[in-house]
Parts: sequence; C-alpha cells; structure tokens
Amino acid sequence: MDARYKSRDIERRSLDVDGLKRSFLEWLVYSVGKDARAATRRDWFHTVALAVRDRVVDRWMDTTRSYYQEDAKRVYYLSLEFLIGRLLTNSLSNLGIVDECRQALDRLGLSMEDVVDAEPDAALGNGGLGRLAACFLDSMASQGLPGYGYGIRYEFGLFEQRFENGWQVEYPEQWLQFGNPWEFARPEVLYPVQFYGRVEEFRDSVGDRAYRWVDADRVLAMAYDTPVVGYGGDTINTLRLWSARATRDFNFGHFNDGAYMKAVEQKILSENLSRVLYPNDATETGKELRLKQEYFFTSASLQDILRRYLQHHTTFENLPNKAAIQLNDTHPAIGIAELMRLLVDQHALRWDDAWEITRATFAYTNHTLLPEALEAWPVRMIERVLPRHMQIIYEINAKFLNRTKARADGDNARLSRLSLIDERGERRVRMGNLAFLGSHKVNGVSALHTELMKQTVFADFHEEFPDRINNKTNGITPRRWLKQANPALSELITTRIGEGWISDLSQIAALRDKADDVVFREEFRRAKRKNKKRLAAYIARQTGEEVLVDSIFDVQVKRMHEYKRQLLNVLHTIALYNEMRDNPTVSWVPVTKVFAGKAAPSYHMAKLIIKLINDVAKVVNHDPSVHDNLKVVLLPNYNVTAAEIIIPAADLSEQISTAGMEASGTGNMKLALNGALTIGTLDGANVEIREHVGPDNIFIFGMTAEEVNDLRASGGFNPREVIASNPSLKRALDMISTGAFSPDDRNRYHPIVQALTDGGDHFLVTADFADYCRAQEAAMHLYRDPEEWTRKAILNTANMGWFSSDRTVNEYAGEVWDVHPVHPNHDGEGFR
Ligand code: D6G
Repeated sequence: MDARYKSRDIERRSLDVDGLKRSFLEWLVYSVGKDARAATRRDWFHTVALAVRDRVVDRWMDTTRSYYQEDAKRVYYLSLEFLIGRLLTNSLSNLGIVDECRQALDRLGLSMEDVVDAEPDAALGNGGLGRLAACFLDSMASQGLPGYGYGIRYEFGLFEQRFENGWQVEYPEQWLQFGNPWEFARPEVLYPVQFYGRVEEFRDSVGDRAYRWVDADRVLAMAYDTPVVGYGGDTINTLRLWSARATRDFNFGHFNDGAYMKAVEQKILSENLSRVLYPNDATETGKELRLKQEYFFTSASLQDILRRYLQHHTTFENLPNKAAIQLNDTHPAIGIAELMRLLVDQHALRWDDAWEITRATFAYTNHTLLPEALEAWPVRMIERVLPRHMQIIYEINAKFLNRTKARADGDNARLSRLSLIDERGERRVRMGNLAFLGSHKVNGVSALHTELMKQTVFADFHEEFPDRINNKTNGITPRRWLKQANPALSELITTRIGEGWISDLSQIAALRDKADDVVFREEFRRAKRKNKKRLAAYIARQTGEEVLVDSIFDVQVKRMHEYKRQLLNVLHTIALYNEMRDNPTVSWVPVTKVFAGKAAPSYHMAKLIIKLINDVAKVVNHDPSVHDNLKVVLLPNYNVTAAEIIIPAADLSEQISTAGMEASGTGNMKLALNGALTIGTLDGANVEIREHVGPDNIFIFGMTAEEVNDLRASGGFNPREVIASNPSLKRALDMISTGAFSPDDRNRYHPIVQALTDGGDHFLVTADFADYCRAQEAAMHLYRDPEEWTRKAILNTANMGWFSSDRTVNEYAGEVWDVHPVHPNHDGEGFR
C-alpha cells in the first residue's frame, strides 16, 4: 500500500493528543474546507465529530462482520422515536478519550465546551419512550449485544419551544440544517414502500388463491446509518434511520405529460413522510400521515431485515432464531401484517407457517394504559391506505376469533373485546390487540404497570395467553446520565469505588457504606453544589432570574400533561408563597421551583398550565416580601441537553402523577441516581424506586392506584368539598380564579379552575393536595439537616444500580429475545 495512505490510516485511528490534534487540522482543511483562522465553532464541531467518527469506523465494520461470521441472532428495535441528544461527548466518553480530545483542542486554542455546545440536540422523540430507545441502544452496544435501532430520519425533530409573553410558541427544530457529521448516507440501500391502490386476486402456480397489491403509489425509503458506540469502544452497533425519497419513474411519468409543477409537487408530498416528528406525547393524532409514517419505516425495516437474513438462509423457518423484532409501543405494530404480507404474498409461504414465524419473531412493549393514547386506526383509512393489510388483519382476526369462539361459551362481549376490530361507533383497528396477538411476548415497563395491563387493557388476552405478559422495568444508561452529565459526582464515585460501576451499575452499591462517612458526605455535597452553580448560571442565561444556590432545587422536568400534575406542584408553590408572606419572620428554607417541559401544540390545557407557571413566576419572583426565599423558573425548550444540566443539580425530584397513570417514568430514575430525593406517588417505577432506596429515603404521598380506581368507580368524589375543607388550597385556587396572577386577563385560568372543581378533577389534584403538602413539609424539614439529607441522597445514588438500562436489556435479551453477546474480532489492530 502507498505509504502515504498507510500513515494516514494510522493517523485516523490514533487516540493520543498529538494524533487527535493532527487529524483535527487535517479534517478542518480537507473536509470542512476552512483554515483555522476562519473556522467557526460549528466548523470545529464538524471537524472533531468527523475525526472521532474516523476512530469508530474500523471497529464498526469489524462488529458488523462478526455478526455475519457468527450468523448471530440480532435484535431489531423498531421505534418511531430515538431521542438521542448530542453525540460528541457520548462518543468521546465511550471511547475513553474525553481528556485527550480536550487537550488536543486546548493546544489549538479551543475550548471543549464551545465545541460541544455547537452540536445540535437530535430530538427525534417526544419524551420517555424515545429516550428509552436511545438508552437501550447504548446498553445493547455496551453489552456487546447485536442490536439495531430502526426508525425515521425526521428532517425536523421535536419543535423548539420558546416563551412569548409567557405562552409556549413552537418553532421548527432544524437539527439537519448544517448537515449531520455522524451519519453515513446509504443511497444504495433503498426499498420501495407502497400506499393506496387495490388488491387483485389470482391463482398461483399450484392453483391456490393468491393476492397482489397493485396500482399503488410508491415511495422509496433510503437508509442513513449512525454508528452506536458501546462503552469501551469494542462493539459499534448501527442505528438505521429511513428517509423518504420520491421514485424516479413517478416523477418522469408526470413530466412526460408536461405537468412539471405537478410532478414536483408530488415529489415534495411523498417526501413529506420523513419531514416531521409528530409532537404528541401519549395522545393519538388520528392523522393519515402518521399512519403512513408508521408503515413507511416498518416496511422498510422489515425488508432490510429479511434481506440480511436471506444472505445466510434460503428458507424462512429459521427467522425467529436469527431475528428478534421488538415493537416499541404499537407505532410499528402494522409490521405484523406487513411481515405476513411479505412472507405469504412475496415469498409464497403458507399462511399458518407465516403466522407461526411472525409470532415467534415479534415482541411488543406496551407504554401506556391511557385510553386516548391506545392507537386505533379507522378501518376505512387502513382499507384505503393499506388495502392488503386490512385483508390480512381481517384474516388474522377471523382465525383467532373462530378458535376462541369454541371456548368462549357464547360470551359475545368477551369476543368483541378480544377482536382486532372495535365495532363500537366508527369501526377501528385496535393496534394494541394486533400487537398482542402477533407477538410471543408482551411486556409492561414497570411492575405496577404490568399488573395493571393484566387487569385492564389486556385482561381478556391475559386470560387467553397467560404466559405472554411479562414485566421489564425500564432503565437508564449510567454512561450518559451519570458519567457524562455529572462529571463532578462520577469522578468522586470513581475515586472511591473504582470505575467498574460504569459498565456494571450494581457495583455502585459499594457507596452505601460511605453514607455514614462524614468526609464523603462533604465531598458529595460539594459535587452537588458545583452542579447547582452550573444550573443557576444556566437559569440566569435562559430566564434572567437569579436563584440561590443554597436553596432546595425542587425539580419537575417532563412533558406537560395533566396526569403528570404540574398543577399540583403549582398549587403547592402558591400555598408556600402565601405562607411565606403571612409569616415573614419565620426563617424559611429557601426553595427554587424548577420546571421544564414541552406541551403538545394542540393540547390547550397543557399550554395554559405553562402560561400559569410563567405568570406565577412573575408575581412570586418579584415580590420583595418573600425575600428570595421562593423562586419559580420555567426553563424553555427542555431536551436531552437541558436535562443533562438540570438533573445533576436537583435536590428534590417531583414524580407526582396520579397513581396508575404513569407507566414507568425514567426521569425519576435519572434524578435519584444523581442523588435527588424523590417526592412522589406510588405510580409507575416509583414503587420500585421506593423498594430499592428504602421507604425512609423517599417522600411518598397520595392515593394508591387502587384507591384512585375505587374513588373514580364510586363516583362519589367531590372536589368542591375537599377544597372547602382546606383553606390553603381554597386560597390558592381563589387567587388563580380571581386573577391574582393574571391581572391583565382575570378569566384566563377559568378552564383550569373549572377542571379542578365542576369538571370533577379527573386527575385528583385536589384529592392529593393535603398529603402532598405534608410530604413537601417533611422534605423542607429534612433539608435543614444537611448531614441527614446528604446521607439519604447518597443512599439514593447507591441503591439505584438496578435501574441501569443494562439490566433492562439483559432481561429482554434473556427472556424475550434470546440474543447473546458477540465479541467482535478486531484483529488486534489500531485501537488501544
Ligand atoms: C452499517 C455498518 C456497516 C455495514 C452496513 C451494512 O452501516 O459496517 O457495512 O451497515 O450492513 P448490512 O445492513 O448489510 O448488514
């Protein structure tokens, strides 16, 4: 080989400071096309990202090759969302070269922070579901599991949130505007995806009835691959995202007619498929475009999975031994009908064989019990958009119900609940039922949620298939959420117990003993204080508000939703404000209420709650009578990057959803791992967090899921009575309703007051208010004793080991996927 190339080759892999510096300069000039004098921060970010990407490519190829060599069973994680956030620090950290990179930049007169800050936050998700998918990618790669992510390369991620006059305003999030240095475009990996048209029946070669989907519109799905760097850099997996491209024949057809503008218009329309992420969290949109997005990425992924499988196999009976497909919620559930179509229509398998293979290949994760969030597509829409799939769904349903009928003893109500078609009102396809029926395993995401699944949405299915439902409590990756986001604490931990916790979080239990060590407590507090200073500076930059670093940082960060009950927190804030004003001589524990979160653009109530928080903040923060003892801030544009600053700085973690409504939560885990004490209801994973950290180290309040259920069922709940009997609640609500926070529009909050009173207070805010205030008081009381507070905070961190997403994916790997780690062969070259 030409010596020049050889040396360049080595340069590309070198991980020392000099090698990094040289390749930064080379990349800046030859790929970004700038010299150091003219380079902007963004140029430097692109330079560094490309140079880092170089260092993973060989390992990436090795990994892929090893999967082929071993014909390993792969797991395919199909998710409409991957909330990955920034990748630079993540890649550097997983490669173990953060310091080397910092020094190399330093020698070039650049600050690492500036370069890191120039990276856009890839917000291809709404919240927990999408961030879970991103944590799973990190955990699969870090455990050496052959795992692929499949999703959509949205041109516009989740909207950027700004506040204008206190109201949420949405702006497009243009993360791809300046290009994405992490991805590799694969213009040769193209699959056709069809929509509309009709189904033709014909006789196949042996005279059997067969079907083909004809006269359909075609779009192409083009792959973009992003390497997913596992911790230690041994395994580099692939996140493959699909982008929509118009087909060429489609364009030329119109062009020949002379209808040029129409052709261009059609092209734009068909490429809209991957244009924008739906900004809905938990609620369904009912939009045709959304259904098409779901089918688009699912179909392309399945075609790709079969193509990969067929490189080693000629028949399909081994598919379930070589591919596990995990459906992240029902968004890709149409994949069950699609795999049936591919196997039966395109590969001429017998129906029963195809069904067996399909069921053994798919598994489904349910993420919500909220009825409005359970996907149910109108039959008419599926018939029009995916006519062949509608037939297949009918066929699956008919076969299932026939089999079930024999045992059902004429219980028609039960049969109609089990049906894939909801016949009440407009006929709809229940995607949850389809996902359940077409999967060999179905899981919930916390112990409580899984139990409730068995009792509610899937009660009948559970009776029918008692072995199918299992629990996989969510987890979070300790690499991003402790090591990277919280260097102060993670360095402290490593100096005391070594770095084993980074890849095996159960080892963090070794910190338990340190809770009684006064020196360690002091150091733990120092780390927290450093993070609080960082957050205080961020708050000042974002909102102009100065907050006391020594106040309790009481943090509620998550999507804005009535069931998450930001309102309960606001009501407590107002009550506390009143108490402080009434008792100015008392020495109060200063409190900073930190909120952040986006509301779905069409969710008016959630947007009104945002405005209320901003209005309350305006009044409270400028009232000299509370002497800076209370500050309220709502940080704009909550995303992964903001979370990385907020979470390590939190003292108190608000997890206060109405019990039974939050499937798991993962923010709760990130906050507790970073040493925040939880104030929460017995909902979702809070139940398990309490078990792990111990009931003495968490503030639990409010009704249980069972009590909520009973109270709602009794129909006897009267919020007006509760309000009348609680003067502080009454006063807070009166202030809201009489315009104390909205003098410019005294009726602004009428809908909120209405919902909490005559509306019946569906989320039981008033019902839990008194107990919530009691728990808040207990927290403030404890905060006066820094030693005791720190002891409990340390015990939170030390006891959160089980909540690593490594544990979660290992459970999936063992109990659902049957996939095993592969150790890539790197030929001993290059890497450390
Ligand atoms: C990823 C990783 C790369 C590999 C490519 C194709 O981009 O090393 O060559 O995927 O792999 P298959 O999709 O053919 O398995």
